[in-house]
Amino acid sequence: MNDVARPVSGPFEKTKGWLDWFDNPSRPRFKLPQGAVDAHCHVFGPGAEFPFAPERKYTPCDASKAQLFALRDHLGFARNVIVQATCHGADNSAMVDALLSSGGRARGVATVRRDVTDAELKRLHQAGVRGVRFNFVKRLVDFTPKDELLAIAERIAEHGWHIVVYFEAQDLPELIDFFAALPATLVVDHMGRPDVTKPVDGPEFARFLKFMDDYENVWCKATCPERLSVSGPPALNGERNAYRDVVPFARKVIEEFPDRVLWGTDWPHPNLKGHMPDDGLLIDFIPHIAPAADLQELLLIDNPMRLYWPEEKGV
Ligand code: 0GY
Repeated sequence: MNDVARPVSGPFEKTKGWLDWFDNPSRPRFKLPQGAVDAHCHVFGPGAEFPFAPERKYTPCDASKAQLFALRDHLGFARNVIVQATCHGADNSAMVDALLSSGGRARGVATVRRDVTDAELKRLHQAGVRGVRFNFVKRLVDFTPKDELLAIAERIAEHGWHIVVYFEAQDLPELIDFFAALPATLVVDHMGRPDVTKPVDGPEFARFLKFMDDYENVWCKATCPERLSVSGPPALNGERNAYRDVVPFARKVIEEFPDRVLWGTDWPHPNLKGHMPDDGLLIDFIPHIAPAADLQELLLIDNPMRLYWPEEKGV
């Protein structure tokens, strides 16, 4: 495990302690079904080519498209959905460059501002962007007024894009009315970040499940066990059943909404402290949350293909 914190200088002291991504991921024991999509991952920089945004709250390590595609092949994925991360602000150049280099095997989720031009939206669409991301996690972004987000939502709806939303579980109640007003499919990152020390059938997660139940246009990513887990990865004893405390949450959401869930690695795992996951081990988490082959097919192939490559036959 890489446990050396990246040296950080300048005004971005907050990033101190973020680990570099895992150098040498193990080969998963679980064989991904053919055509599986890693529906949540990022590229960072390289900073010398694609500078990070001045307003960023952390400075990541470089994580290039070549490294992402190598990981894709190592783990056995066929495709990626590359999500714009806050450290690149609304400059989507690194993500778009990765899409254009992917031979059609990557689609993207962008960040745009209200004043984005029609020509820019068209250019992003042609590159493979199919959604925008609204981030409400206070440690990651400055506040954006809701009327600005609504204006963006109205602009992108005409392209058939969806909206990825990232928020903390305790903030859902104040966001629900706003989410309900958005004229697009919504995809919630990381199951709305439940506190996994609370019961899976307790009021907090029930609120999230009810939200999904009430709004048929709401999907979610059953992702980031490494981010949500308190019990953490297994000790280095060869055991591969990691992040057990997250399993009941992910399993419940997948079983209740099998045709509205996605899964992704979240590579290169920005802002993690304490440990950096072995991405091979993350793949072995999948059969614990989606034990049946039909659930795995929906989670890893049918659902992401429907959202990101709907034009492909049989989707
Ligand atoms: C994630 C999670 C995080 C970071 C970002 O855009 C981002 O910077 O999403 C986080 O720090 O929780 O999904 O990558």
